[in-house]
Amino acid sequence: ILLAYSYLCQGYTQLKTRQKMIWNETIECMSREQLRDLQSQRLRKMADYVYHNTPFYRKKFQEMGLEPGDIRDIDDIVKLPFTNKLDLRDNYPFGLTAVPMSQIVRIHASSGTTGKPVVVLYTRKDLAMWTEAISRAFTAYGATKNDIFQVSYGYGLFTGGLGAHDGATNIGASVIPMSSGNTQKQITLMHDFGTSVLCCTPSYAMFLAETLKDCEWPRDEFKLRIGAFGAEPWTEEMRHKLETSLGIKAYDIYGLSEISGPGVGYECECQNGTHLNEDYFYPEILNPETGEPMPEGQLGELTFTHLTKEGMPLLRYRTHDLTALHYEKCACGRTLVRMDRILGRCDDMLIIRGVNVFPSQIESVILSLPEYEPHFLLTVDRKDNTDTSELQVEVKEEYYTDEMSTMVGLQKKLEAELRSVIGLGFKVRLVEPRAIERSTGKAKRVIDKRKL
Ligand code: DLL
Repeated sequence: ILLAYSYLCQGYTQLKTRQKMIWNETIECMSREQLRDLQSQRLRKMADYVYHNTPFYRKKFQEMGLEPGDIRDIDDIVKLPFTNKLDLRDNYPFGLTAVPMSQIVRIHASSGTTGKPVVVLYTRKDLAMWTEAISRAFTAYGATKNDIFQVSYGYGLFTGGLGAHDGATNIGASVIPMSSGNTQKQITLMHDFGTSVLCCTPSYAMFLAETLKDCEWPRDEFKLRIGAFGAEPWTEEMRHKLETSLGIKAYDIYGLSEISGPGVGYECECQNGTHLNEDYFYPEILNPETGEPMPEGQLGELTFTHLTKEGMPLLRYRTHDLTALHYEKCACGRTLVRMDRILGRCDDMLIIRGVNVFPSQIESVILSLPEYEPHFLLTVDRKDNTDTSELQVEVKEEYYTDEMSTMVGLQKKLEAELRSVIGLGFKVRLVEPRAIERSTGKAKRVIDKRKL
């Protein structure tokens, strides 16, 4: 009898611990059938909503001969039109809004190829939904109101800082709104304030880990125990390195501005895939070439449909992120689909130290200045787990000289312009005219040596 009682107690304790690590058990552990019903009901409503509130979608529906009533359940999603970054740019800045601007309470943006940013709009309800999504993530990592979060994602137009901030506040934790950079101060406050959860990109976490190793305080004076790392691709090897060097558990957090920001997906304690918040964002995996749905478990392009968004809903938004989905229930108890690590992107966007960079942005900066030829070669690498970039740029004949100080001046000028427009420090190496190999077909402008 005693043995049975002790087993019961053990089971009860395990259940309670598990429940503590699930923010919204009703949704996160809902049966797949119930979830499907919820998704179907929300998709029907969404088709009707966008048709009646966004001229962009009404036009698309009409062109396809589609009526909102044709969407009866979630399987009908394949009838809906795709959207992509270009649609957002073409409708810059507020053309895709489904509500009057008086209902928009937040505007975020991410950089893009044309120089015009991609704009994302949120109503109060959208912010609440996003905050709920991130609260689920942080709770899954085992964070509670007793934690102190250091949010070292950039605050501003980028969704990382404010997104993590709101999620941490919502679970009742204390938040240090650090933003990125200022590395020595990051370490000092981490020590003095007793930071227990660190939110930043994995590459910045690595930089912090190195700085921490050389700092004046021993590791046992730090309370750090959890890392919420994302915004750029990272590997299992990197996770291992971060976990051992920082002495923490490192969890993945996935998201993109267009869909809300961080918290579209998150890992649980099983670290066996990234759970997607499917009740808000319906995921599909498509063949990137044909747009046809791929069988479960196969690699393809991740595509999302907003099921509840009010401000700027997107239907079948092509993320260009390559991954696969798995639907069997997770050992943590969650039924939400699990996504593999993002393998990469099917377009040419690079992510360097967490910043999105398009080669055409570099070209546009180079061409805006008179001294350089439009010929460049970007080499991206990863040294000591931090991204490095060297940009070779040709100088025009009339500006090219053997005089060192003039050339250094030119180099600094271009570096400053790149930093101001793209928001990233490139190491520029100026080369003489015609030094960069010409191509007769597509020019190869990027050599990415990182092993991601
Ligand atoms: O990076 C949102 C975010 C902030 C996510 C903080 C996680 C943490 P964007 O700047 O719009 O938004 O970039 C989105 O970054 O399409 C992926 O290619 C990549 N990405 C984001 N999270 C991950 C991740 C934010 N965990 C783009 N793993 C996405 C791999 C990621 N890639």
